[in-house]
Amino acid sequence: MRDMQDRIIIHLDMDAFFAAIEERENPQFRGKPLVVGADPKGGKGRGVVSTASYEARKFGIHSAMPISQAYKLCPGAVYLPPNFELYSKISANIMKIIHEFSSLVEQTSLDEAYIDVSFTKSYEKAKNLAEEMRKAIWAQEKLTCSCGVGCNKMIAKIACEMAKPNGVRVVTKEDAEKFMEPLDVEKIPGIGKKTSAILRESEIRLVSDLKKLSEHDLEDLFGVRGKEMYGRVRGIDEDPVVVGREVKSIGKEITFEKDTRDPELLIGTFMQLTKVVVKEVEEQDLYVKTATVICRFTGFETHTKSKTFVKPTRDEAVLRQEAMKLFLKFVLEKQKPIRLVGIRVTIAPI
Ligand code: TTP
Ligand code: MG
Repeated sequence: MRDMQDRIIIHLDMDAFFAAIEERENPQFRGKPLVVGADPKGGKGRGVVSTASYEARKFGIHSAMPISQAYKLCPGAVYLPPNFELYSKISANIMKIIHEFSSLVEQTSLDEAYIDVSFTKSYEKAKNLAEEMRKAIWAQEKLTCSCGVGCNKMIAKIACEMAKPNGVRVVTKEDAEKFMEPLDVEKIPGIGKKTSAILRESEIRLVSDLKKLSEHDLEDLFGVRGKEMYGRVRGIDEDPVVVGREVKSIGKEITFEKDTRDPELLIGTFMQLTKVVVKEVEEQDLYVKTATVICRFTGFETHTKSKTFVKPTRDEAVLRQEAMKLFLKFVLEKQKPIRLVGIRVTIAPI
């Protein structure tokens, strides 16, 4: 199998992004274990960890862990609520710095981007460029990040993970295939928990195990995805860096302290969430294609309802009204107490 023409890609990802910003803003917390997320309320809090500083990670705390569990692991950590407005402002500053080095930038989340630097034509020059970017981000924002340099997005991303925190790792095209072999199959984009569980049943855990399957086997097992997998297992990933793919959706959700049917609390919270999301849409100069309302009831039963706008909109009144209609349908249809409410909007392509 042949890879696309030679490319060199950098994957840049900020280190402990939300936590690092909080440390920067509050120097008195520097060096202490710090957790950004829901209020732990002395161990009784609901909700999850957004992120933990590397100091807090030593206690086993990580993103998406229930905040109550984090509190058990380290009650002495500093716990802070997220300040999304600040983080998205800093994210925009960082993306601007990156754009000064290359215009071929694909932002994939608030704190990460792929940069196509094929124009450097050498891994050494690409590495220097990555170091320059890291220096510029440090100089202007006093935040550290890590970079992976590779022949495609998959290799660059995995290399970046290995370089963390505050490092750079280069994997050349020549080394890509060997680099993949000892890794867990879940490192391959497109292989999540479900697929890896299927593979584990056949004793396939590492990329080197998966390599024993033929292209035909993989296609039989996973269809078109299997064909792609065959390449990825061999260090090949053709996914291009797509400029301007940055924002696909914006969402917010809240888990209640206690499952509730209190109409004031439910509607008040939902309106508040909608307001935050609509504000972000406006600030980022976007248009909404679909609005989805999420409701989780007692017993973790989660449902969604969506509305697609024939003509994408950013009209606050329209968005609020449509979202509220969906939400009220939920409240009226099901009599069960509600544990979590959320709203997510997908952005119309420009
Ligand atoms: P990540 O880049 O995954 O994590 P990180 O920057 O905190 O740490 P590192 O990259 O050094 O491992 O996510 C970026 C930010 O996104 C993170 O600071 C907080 C937020 N986030 C959540 O809110 N919930 C999550 O489950 C994850 C993974 C991230
Ligand atoms: Mg990060």
